Amino acid sequence: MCSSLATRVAPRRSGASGACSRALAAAFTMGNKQTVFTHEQLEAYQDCTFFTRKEIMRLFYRYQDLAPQLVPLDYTSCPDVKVPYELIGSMPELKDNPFRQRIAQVFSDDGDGHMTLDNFLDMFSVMSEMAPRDLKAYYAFKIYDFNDDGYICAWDLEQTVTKLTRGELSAEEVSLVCEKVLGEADGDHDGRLSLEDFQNMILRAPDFLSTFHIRI
Ligand SMILES: [Ca+2]
Ligand SMILES: [Ca+2]
Repeated sequence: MCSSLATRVAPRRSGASGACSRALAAAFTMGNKQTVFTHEQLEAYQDCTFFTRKEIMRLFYRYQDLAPQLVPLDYTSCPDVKVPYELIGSMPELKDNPFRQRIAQVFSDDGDGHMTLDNFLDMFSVMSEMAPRDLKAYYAFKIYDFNDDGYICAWDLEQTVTKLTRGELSAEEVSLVCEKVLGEADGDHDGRLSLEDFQNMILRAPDFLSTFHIRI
């Protein structure tokens, strides 16, 4: 009753005819579509992100669409491809985000904002509504740590507050806000925020995570 194709695709399903026709239908659907990922690759992406298979495919096509001449439709042999920051940063989800360049830098392998597909999926995963607050806080900390020294110093904080308020505060007002934030959040009084200081601060000032939500 099962065709040899269906048996090959689903070798464990040797029982009811319903299972066979489902396997056959799946085989035909697969046959009609370009194979982008192997089964293992898709499983791995599901394990490493907060996305379903369908969302991963949708994001892949978004990525591919940014640079169709650069990004192949077959990823089964893990091509070494990066999409330039200029294209990533112009996506509707990012183009109005004052931190878009920092975000892309933090999620890119070399810190230059140019992204592999893995980087791209990671970024969207962390920024998705499914990502827990602690994970977002971890990446927000890295993004606000402009000089990558593992701390948010007064200068980092000034850049952050200026961007968060989209330039609507005067320099004086920014300084005041930063002083207040440092005064409240700098638990060990070393004049800068460690990741731990920052995590405590997020509890009181959740606005610091507000630019890290993207609906895909
Ligand atoms: Ca820093
Ligand atoms: Ca501190």
